[in-house]
Amino acid sequence: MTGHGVTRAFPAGFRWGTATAAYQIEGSTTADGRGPSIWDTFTARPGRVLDGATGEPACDHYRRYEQDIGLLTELGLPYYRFSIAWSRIMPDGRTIEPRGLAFYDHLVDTLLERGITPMVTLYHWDLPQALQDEGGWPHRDLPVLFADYARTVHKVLGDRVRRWTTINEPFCSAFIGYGNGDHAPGIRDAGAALVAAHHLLLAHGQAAQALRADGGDEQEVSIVLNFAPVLTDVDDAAHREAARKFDFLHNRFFLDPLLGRGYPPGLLADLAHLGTLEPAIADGDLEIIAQPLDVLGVNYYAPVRVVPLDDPEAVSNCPLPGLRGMDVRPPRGELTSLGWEQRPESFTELLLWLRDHCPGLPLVIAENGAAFEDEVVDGRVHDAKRVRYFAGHLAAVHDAIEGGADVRGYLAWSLLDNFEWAMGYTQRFGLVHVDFATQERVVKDSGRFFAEVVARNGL
Ligand code: GBH
Repeated sequence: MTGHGVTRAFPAGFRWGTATAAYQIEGSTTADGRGPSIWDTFTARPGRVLDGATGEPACDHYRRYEQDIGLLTELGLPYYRFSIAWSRIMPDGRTIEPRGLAFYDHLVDTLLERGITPMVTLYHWDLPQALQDEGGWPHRDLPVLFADYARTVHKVLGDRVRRWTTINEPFCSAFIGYGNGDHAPGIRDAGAALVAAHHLLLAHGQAAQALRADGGDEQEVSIVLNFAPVLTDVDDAAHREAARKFDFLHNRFFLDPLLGRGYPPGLLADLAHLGTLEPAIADGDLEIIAQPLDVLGVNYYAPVRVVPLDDPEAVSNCPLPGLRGMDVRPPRGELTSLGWEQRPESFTELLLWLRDHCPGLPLVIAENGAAFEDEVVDGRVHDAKRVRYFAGHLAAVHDAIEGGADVRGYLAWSLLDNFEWAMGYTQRFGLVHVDFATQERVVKDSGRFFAEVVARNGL
């Protein structure tokens, strides 16, 4: 389809939409029997989240979901990726709460009535606190419990929802939640973080088996990974080794086992001094993790720059578990309000690398977007920087498609300004502005820009 003025057309049937996550938008954290999640506990601890912000009221989406779906209709966005709060479905991690299921049941029906295709993420970081009390993701029981939860949700929604993502960004849950402690549950234990990562991958595999067993071949099963393409200034052996260490820990730790290749041997060697990962890998685990993926969800925000240290044993300034002999360098150019570098070329390079690294695996961009400071002026938000970010990154995706990357869709992060985790409400990623005091929504210029791209199926 080449509409008027389109110079870069996307493939026919390209999936356009936006993404959100339950804890970031829903609010109503005690409604209808919902149990506490690790984010309720974490946000209640002084000093963990900026300004003492919590998941209340967020975007009050639990009560305003019809209005928010109305925004999708208004902007003409045909796909919508949202996550389900495990602690609404199972307040204690095990016992079913029908009122929680009913909310998502209505949400799905409302989307379908408007012709919007739901894409469900089962886990976007909000573990039921009761399961953290039993040890959380470093505990070996978690994958089985997660598969039970997946089966429960699928039983209710599986007749209408075809597109399933098991886990969003296991890197973040494991390494930020249990490694550097900046996210819930706020634990700083590198060894535990590695075991958590393995269990998250195992949970994905067991949930994928459960979804397929119950849903047959019609289910599309995916996982969403966050990728950090690695840059160095110099192309010599020491810099390449620094880049390899970061890439293995951040990217291939999660990708390679999913592809049936196990953990890269170099990664196991890099982490041997912590002594926790290999003992956690039981017979058969790697086969379970390697369930065939129908698509891979790719989240891209920014690249990372690294430099080798003279002492290969020196602890890194980047607090990823076990990382040694290299430092992360400051980002360059005009940064987003989170201080992230804007480099669309890295997005293209990543997608072309995936084309080669996992041939035959379709990709969906499950998140991409940027935080900037926005202002409502006369009922408008002129967020020119975000428009430029999206224009540049959509062009980057298009370049990758022309280069042979099998990208099937693009979901902007995010529909709404929302609770940005440890940064509270200070960082805005929305296509739609939210005034958290009044809950008023205002479509930003970037929202209109994205709607035009979607309408034309091109830039
Ligand atoms: C996504 O994660 C989340 O899925 C989404 O919920 C969130 O709102 C959105 O991004 C915006 O933040 O630890 O060295 O890799 C993004 C993953 C992880 C990217 C932390 C930046 C910081 C540097 N982010 N990472 S490092």
